[in-house]
Amino acid sequence: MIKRLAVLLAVLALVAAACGGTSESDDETTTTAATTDDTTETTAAGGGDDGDGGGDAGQGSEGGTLAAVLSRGVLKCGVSGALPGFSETQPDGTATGFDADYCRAIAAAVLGDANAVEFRPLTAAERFDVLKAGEIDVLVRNTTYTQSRDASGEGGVNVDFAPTTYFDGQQLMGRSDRFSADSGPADVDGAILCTNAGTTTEKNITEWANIGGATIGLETVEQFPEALDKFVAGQCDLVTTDGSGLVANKVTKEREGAIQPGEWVVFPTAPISKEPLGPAFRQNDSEWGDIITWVVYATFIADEKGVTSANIDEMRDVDPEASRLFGGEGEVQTAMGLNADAFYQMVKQVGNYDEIFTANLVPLDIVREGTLNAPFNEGGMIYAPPAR
Ligand SMILES: N[C@@H](CCC(=O)N[C@@H](CS)C(=O)NCC(=O)O)C(=O)O
Repeated sequence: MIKRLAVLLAVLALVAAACGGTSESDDETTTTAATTDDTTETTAAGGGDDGDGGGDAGQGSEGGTLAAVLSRGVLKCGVSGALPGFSETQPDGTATGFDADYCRAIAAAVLGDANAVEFRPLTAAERFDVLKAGEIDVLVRNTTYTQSRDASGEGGVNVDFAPTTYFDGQQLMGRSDRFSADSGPADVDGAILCTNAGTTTEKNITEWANIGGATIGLETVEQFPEALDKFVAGQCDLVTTDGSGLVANKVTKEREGAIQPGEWVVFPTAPISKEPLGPAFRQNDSEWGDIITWVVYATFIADEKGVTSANIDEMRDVDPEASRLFGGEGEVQTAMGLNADAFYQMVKQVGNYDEIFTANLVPLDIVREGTLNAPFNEGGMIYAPPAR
């Protein structure tokens, strides 16, 4: 117990130093499972549970988010803003990327206008507090669905999740003159690793190193780009986060000419964790949760049927399920508080799952084929229940 406490203090000291911007304290520290993620997430528990759904609906209260969004006419969507391919803030404040397009899909379904989105860039550490305080309507920020984030009791983060939109897994990235695709804990022993705070990443790497018998120094910063800067500057030997984020950053740097192709390597080939990423919303708001859930499913079903933004006018009645989903006879959208044509607008204005994936991730060499993000009938996990 005393040893655990001592190690915890050492880790916290290192984290504090890292957040303060100094890298002088890069002395080796044996990591433990205790990280800032716990602290950040649990202190906020109950932050959004102060209302009864009346009054300023959706502003820090449980329930009523749909009414709040409809009366405001704009969806407030929390994103990263600093992650190529998923959400990158543009000079005009808008965001591009896979997650940003899911914000647009929700706005198109709920408000009939994919552009009616106010993007709110958030760090990993602050994202759940901001959601629970009612400052955003939904969080679409490469966020991993975990049991503790779902849990509503003591120690739980107390949010709810929509279906996974991207099945990811954590990896590490280093220079290829020192590491390879087959590198494992033994190769990482003694290395300094950098990542951003308030993430599953910190916990996974600690466990992986402990199990593999490696001693690592873990340095956490506020945003992942800072970790990458430190890696470039040689202040960390490795960076670690969701594999998609590593590949996206590596390919972006290669395209910019900042590094040579193959100069950095992502490993190990089999990720060290499961990172199912998807939208999160406030607990106890079933009406809103159902909408976010079915926005995701509708992008899957449109993909399954080959209904795209380009062909939806010809394909909307391709079969009875498509007819229902896009607003025809037997539709269920009005029973969810939406317009009958909500998902027609969504696909027409934003696209189906494959279009969103292809537009944002394929350019960064992230593909669906052979991965969990392939359709269920091609060996993947992208599957929706029936629309009826
Ligand atoms: N999926 C993990 C990690 C999320 C995360 O913060 N990922 C990094 C790297 S992919 C990121 O979003 N970086 C952009 C930023 O820091 O704004 C979680 O939910 O805790």
